[in-house]
Order: sequence, then C-alpha cells, then structure tokens
Amino acid sequence: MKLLIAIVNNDDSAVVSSSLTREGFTVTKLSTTGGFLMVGNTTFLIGAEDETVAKAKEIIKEKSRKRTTVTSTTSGFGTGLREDDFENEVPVGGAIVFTLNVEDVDKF
Ligand code: 2BA
Repeated sequence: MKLLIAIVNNDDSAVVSSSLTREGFTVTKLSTTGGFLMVGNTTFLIGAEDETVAKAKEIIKEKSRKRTTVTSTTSGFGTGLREDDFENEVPVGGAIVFTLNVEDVDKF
C-alpha cells in the first residue's frame, strides 16, 4: 500500500476530490498554506493499493491546472513589508504528489 500526499490548488480541489471518490478512492482533505505564497491550498491524503496508484495520479494530473499568480517578490516574508516590494508572476501547479510506502494500516 502507498500513501499519496497531493498538494492541489484550492480552485481544483473540489473536482479532484469528487473525481477520486467517484473512482473508489478514500480521501482525506486538509486545508493547508503554501510557505512561499502564503495562500491556501489543499492537501489530500490518499491511502491506495499499489496497483491503483497510477490511476489516482492520472486523475490528479488531469484535474489540476497549471496557472500563474501575481505576487510580491517578498511573499515569503510578508507582502508589503519592504519598500522594494514589486509584483512578480509565479507559476503554480498543477499538483505535486509525494508517494510514500505504507508499512502497516490498522483500522479500529
Ligand atoms: P507555495 O509554497 O506557496 O509556492 C507557490 C509557487 O511559488 C510554487 O508553485 C513555485 O512555483 C513558487 N515557489 C515556491 N517556493 C519558491 C521559492 N523558494 N523560490 C521561488 N519560487 C518558489 P508549485 O511548485 O506548483 O507549488 C505549489 C504549492 O505546493 C506550494 O505553495 C507548496 O504548498 C506545495 N509544494 C510544492 N513543492 C513542495 C515541496 N517540495 N515540499 C512541500 N510542499 C511543496
């Protein structure tokens, strides 16, 4: 079994979630914040059998758009705090997926 940790743009999270559950995946959704832009994103925890991992990744890839967002160069330190702040275009997404081996699962 694998644990997928998928970080997805908030705007894609509803469709990613519904597409995964429709295909039979069990999903836990966390509200998270990106450390660079300091804006909300969504992290999914997905426990999946090895043979279904490719399908889960395919769904996440298909439903997560690449976009750009305009931000300050000093986003990571707090927007507007510096005099030399200026807007900057940053690419975001589609999604980043970490795949971890799961040693054991207990459900009580
Ligand atoms: P953020 O940390 O808010 O990053 C948003 C976007 O800003 C990133 O898009 C990337 O294009 C840019 N960026 C991030 N850190 C940067 C830095 N130190 N210098 C310059 N540009 C930087 P994505 O790569 O698509 O990441 C989207 C979100 O996914 C991230 O939000 C973060 O929450 C998560 N993420 C991405 N890579 C990660 C990683 N290796 N570990 C943990 N979380 C990650």
